Amino acid sequence: ERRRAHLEITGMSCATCSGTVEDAVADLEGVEEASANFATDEGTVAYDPERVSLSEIYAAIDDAGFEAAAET
Ligand code: 9UX
Repeated sequence: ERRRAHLEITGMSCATCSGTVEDAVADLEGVEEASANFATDEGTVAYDPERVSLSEIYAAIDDAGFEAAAET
């Protein structure tokens, strides 16, 4: 299964920030695709929910120094 989630990410100020977020999420086992946009504070992730959970994805973004929440 492949699920796609849209996230709201705060704290990104430049393209290096969004690259850091992308790399942190993409490094997780079960994540197939990750993108982040510092200009819009948005990100998307394609993942296999049997291998990684959304809360693990949030935690990885947190550990990288940014803050993620479900897009409202
Ligand atoms: Mo850009 Mo982000 O110079 O933590 S890397 S602001």
